[in-house]
Amino acid sequence: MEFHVITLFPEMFDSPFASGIIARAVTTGLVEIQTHNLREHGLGNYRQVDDEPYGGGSGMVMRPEPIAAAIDAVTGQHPGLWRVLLTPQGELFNQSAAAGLAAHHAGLLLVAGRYEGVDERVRGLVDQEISIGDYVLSGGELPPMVLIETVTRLLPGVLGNRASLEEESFSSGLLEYPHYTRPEVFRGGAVPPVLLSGDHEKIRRWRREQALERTRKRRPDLMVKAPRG
Ligand code: 4FV
Repeated sequence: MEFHVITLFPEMFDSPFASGIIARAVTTGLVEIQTHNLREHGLGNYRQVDDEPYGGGSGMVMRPEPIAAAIDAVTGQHPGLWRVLLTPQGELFNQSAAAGLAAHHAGLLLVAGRYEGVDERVRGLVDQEISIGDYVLSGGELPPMVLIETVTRLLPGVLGNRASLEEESFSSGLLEYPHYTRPEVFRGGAVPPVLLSGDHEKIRRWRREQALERTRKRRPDLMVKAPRG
């Protein structure tokens, strides 16, 4: 899968993907991550990409022309990319949204914002707007990184055993059950005996019950959506 990112800080994408699952996915060719510097599409001698907001107010707004030129340049080279603007006004990102993005085999074009945000007319140049959460970052580079990490894990061949994908939080619509490993007793805290029983059906039932109880307590909002049984 191809990930293309339009950003004013392409160097920020070097280190996050230099190790771990994503690095291996890149090395094995399952994933390709390309950054495109928006500054190259800036206006005039100073390659301007932002300007003052009409109607006044603090901060600067990203101009539509450089972003439009960058999107045209990338989609011209890589037709069929699904174009996503990362913005606090977008639909809230979650595991099922990630699964939806993973289905766009032609690849994703991710637009990273900066300053106070982008000119409203940029919204018409993309297919989807996504927010990674109800908080405001100073820079828009982390959101595309979150998307790339989350989507890459869902791609065939990236994770050793895909079984863990089925079990993990949110893929079943619930929070994950508690995990334990050695030692059996730690500072007086003992591993639940059921996990030492070897009775896999009993262990499966216990984990299901724990996931339900934990979700009820911590994220009742998820219970509404969670599949029964
Ligand atoms: C953001 C979010 C986010 C807003 C102004 C970057 C910042 C600056 N993007 N989900 N939350 N972006 O806070 O996606 O342009």
